[in-house]
Amino acid sequence: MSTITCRAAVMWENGADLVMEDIQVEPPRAGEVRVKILASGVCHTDWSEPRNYPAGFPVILGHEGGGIVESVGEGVTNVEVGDHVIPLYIPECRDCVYCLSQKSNLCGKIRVTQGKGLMPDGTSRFSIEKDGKKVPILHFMGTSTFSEYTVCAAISLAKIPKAAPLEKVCLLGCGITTGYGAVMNTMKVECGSTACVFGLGGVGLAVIMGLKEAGCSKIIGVDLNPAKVPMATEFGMTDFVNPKDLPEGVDTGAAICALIGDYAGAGVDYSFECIGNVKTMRAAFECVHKGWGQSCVIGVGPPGTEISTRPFQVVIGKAWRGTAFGGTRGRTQLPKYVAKYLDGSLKVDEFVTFTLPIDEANKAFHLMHEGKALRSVVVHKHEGDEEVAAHRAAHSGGAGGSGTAKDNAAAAE
Ligand code: NAD
Ligand code: DAO
Ligand code: ZN
Repeated sequence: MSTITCRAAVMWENGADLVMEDIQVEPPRAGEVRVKILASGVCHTDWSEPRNYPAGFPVILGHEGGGIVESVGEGVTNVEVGDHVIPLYIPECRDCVYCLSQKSNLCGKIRVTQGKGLMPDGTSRFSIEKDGKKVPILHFMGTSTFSEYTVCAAISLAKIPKAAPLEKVCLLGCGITTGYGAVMNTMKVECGSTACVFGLGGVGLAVIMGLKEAGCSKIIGVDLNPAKVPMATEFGMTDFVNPKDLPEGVDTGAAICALIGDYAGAGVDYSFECIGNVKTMRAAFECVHKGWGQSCVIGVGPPGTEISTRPFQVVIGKAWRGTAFGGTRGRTQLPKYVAKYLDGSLKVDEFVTFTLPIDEANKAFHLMHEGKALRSVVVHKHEGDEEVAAHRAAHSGGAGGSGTAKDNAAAAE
């Protein structure tokens, strides 16, 4: 195994645009795997997290990737060369106190080094030649999928069926799995429940997909943007509340509770906050049913912010919960989610609004901020690579050539 030179989108300093560079990727060490990444979804966290990224710069972002194992380090047994994989920003070691508890997916095995942008042995596999010197580049979230090749801990890879198009199922590496998993794993929503979803972006739609599958009797969506309504309705939303359109004196919570019943304490059985705003977190919490309602925080609030409510809201039996990656144990559950996608029972293609070459990763961020993209997928070129060409030929004649992505983009205009 030798060092590979390949293309990657690099963030050189805090908040700067990404720059395409030729970088070096060292071979995997013990317990590590080098992965050829074909595509990566572009998520909010790729934008927000590197603002003041504590680990430093330069860094290679990206955490919603799909790829093929290129080489494995000593002692790796869970994947082999040629396997198709989704990198996991929450690993699954099956050995730490969290994994063994079966109560949480927050595997702690490599948390400290991952937070520092390093591999578990405390070093980086990425570097770049600048002025004749080798400059190390940091990893991000243990995944760094904005590089043609990345190195991950073996416990951070979910092996998935080869029949799935990597340019689509890469999205199961974060947003879709988070929303769907929040319903199925974290909240375990029962058939016949009522629910409310704040924020109808990619995560919110994935929540709605889960709520519909769970058999909810009412699924209320809340968003400031009416353009989100048609797709949310297609996914299973039954009622919509736009806070901007409410009559004077009626707040969002009151409007939601009124859709459930005209009695004291009426509210939804479950609510989900998929925005990342502490005000909507409070509204989502307070609109759940007295006595048993539960609210799940999914959105990541800005650093330094706090949530609040009157303590009596808790005294009367409302519960505040939260979820990371939808409570999903990646290595165990992602292969099953991909199988559900393949048998048509889990939507993924519908989330892809734009497919762009990796060189246009900055444009993908702009589309995200303009509210035009549920998800953009950026695709690595891998010029002359027959394995990649064969995979793309088997799926819609090439990355970005699928009718679904184009149709979704047209619908988003
Ligand atoms: P998105 O921007 O695509 O969607 C957010 C939606 O909220 C948009 O439709 C927007 O119009 C709406 N919105 C914004 N402000 C609003 C307000 N005040 N009231 C009502 N609607 C409002 O974002 P996304 O990709 O769906 O992600 C949602 C959140 O989930 C983000 O905070 C993201 O960081 C977080 N997230 C968390 C996890 C996790 O593991 N917990 C994983 C992935 C994403
Ligand atoms: O174990 O303490 C821990 C942290 C695990 C990582 C949780 C990440 C949750 C949210 C990330 C936002 C979307 C990618
Ligand atoms: Zn673990």
